[in-house]
Amino acid sequence: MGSESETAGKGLMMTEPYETQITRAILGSYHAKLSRALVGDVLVVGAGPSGLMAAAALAQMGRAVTVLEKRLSPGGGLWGGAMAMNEVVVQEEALYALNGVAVHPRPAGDGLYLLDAVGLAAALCVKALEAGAVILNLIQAEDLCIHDHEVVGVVANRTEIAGRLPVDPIVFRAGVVLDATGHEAALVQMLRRRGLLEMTSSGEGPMDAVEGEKFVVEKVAEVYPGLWICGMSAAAALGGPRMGPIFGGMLLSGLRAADLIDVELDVEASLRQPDTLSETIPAT
Ligand code: 48H
Repeated sequence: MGSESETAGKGLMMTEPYETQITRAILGSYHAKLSRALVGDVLVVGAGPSGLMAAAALAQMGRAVTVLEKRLSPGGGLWGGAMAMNEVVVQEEALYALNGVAVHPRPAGDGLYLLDAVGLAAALCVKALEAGAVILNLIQAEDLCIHDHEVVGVVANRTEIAGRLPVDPIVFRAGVVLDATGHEAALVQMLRRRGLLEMTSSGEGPMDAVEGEKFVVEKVAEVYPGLWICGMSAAAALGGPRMGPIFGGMLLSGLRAADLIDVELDVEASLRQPDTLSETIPAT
């Protein structure tokens, strides 16, 4: 394949080496993506099933969504299935969450369905990307940006740098930040460590699959102005039971977070609207 692009060097028009063209294409595209991701409506931290589901739904609603994932592979706890047997279970009541997600649930009896864990992780990534979310992997949230007692963004660094090398981070800003970091509840812990959030729970409870699945859906909440929790992060932050390798609750938790956050963003936008009535009617 011949090189098309040319650059001026030492007064001559030179053909740019093929390898340089490849690198330049990536640089331009990645930095445009990073720039787009820097400020948005919703910043989802953690690309597990709950975070990806929330990101896909919010992006479909027209919100500008960025997902930060500290690992190389988005998908969180999905890849390993159960004890590294890469199959997961979703209950019938949650199947609607998979509409438009390229997976093929197989009945396993008693209202349970089986899915290939790798297939589900990959399909959720595709769903979020196709809806318009930006997913940035290998970026770790290491702190929160808080102005006037409200979370307005996340302080982040390259995973291999965060906490290891003396390199300053960058900040991603958003109207809402969603802690979808799973068992770690990483953003909630950042607030707790500073004494900014008081919670009586001492972490997630022992396994109860039925109650755990209900808990992560019901307890989606804004736990501090600007900071929401969903998925296993809600169980870890608020002391809910764990549930093992059943994933319907994670999908529904992400969907519920998306619905509630969408409403919240509408409310915030309406509060920012100028009062048109008082502007058009002259004061007497
Ligand atoms: C960027 C981060 C950071 C950080 C963590 O663990 P996840 O899959 O989370 P959920 O809640 O979507 O799903 C939970 C499910 O996978 C699970 O663990 C279940 C059902 N357990 C039941 C049981 O009994 O054990 O994904 C969280 C993601 C991961 O990919 C992390 O790498 C990522 O968040 N993450 N990303 N910055 N500081 N901390």
